[in-house]
Amino acid sequence: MHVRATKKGFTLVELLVVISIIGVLSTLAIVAFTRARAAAREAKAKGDIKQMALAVGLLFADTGKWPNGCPVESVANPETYLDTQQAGIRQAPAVGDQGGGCTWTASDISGWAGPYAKTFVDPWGSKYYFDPDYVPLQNCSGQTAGDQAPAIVSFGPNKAGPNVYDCDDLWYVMR
Ligand SMILES: [Ca+2]
Ligand SMILES: [Ca+2]
Repeated sequence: MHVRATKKGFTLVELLVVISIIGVLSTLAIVAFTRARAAAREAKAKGDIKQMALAVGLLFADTGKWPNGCPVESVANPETYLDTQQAGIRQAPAVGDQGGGCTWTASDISGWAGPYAKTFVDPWGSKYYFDPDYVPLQNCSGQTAGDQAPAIVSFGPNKAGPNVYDCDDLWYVMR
């Protein structure tokens, strides 16, 4: 009668193989998770920026001004974070000279019917920014910079800004 030896437990080598497989799998899982999270944040920022573009559109339909008090036809500096009162998206702006030939007048403000947006901070913790003369793909090696235009900008994952524009920015050109 043959008695077959039953194997009990794992050998050391088997354990080491299992441990290293678990290590590789968890590294892959972390990489996949990190990528998924980065993609989700980017998608969120793009959605927010589109909402903000609609908000800016409503602002100039109601007041005839950009978020910095500039007339629609002659947008110029100043640049501004979109959550400030004088941006006019969150709160009605106060009457005042914004500089650069841009002024909020009582007549502009009488048409204000906001708030026009709810989300002012991007997924990386920076506030959305309005730059009247943004240059897309500036400081972006290997890519041709776009034309200067009014834009809503997220400083992107590296949070560098304002005016430290680079390749990881997200933006929406308003014209
Ligand atoms: Ca600028
Ligand atoms: Ca950036």
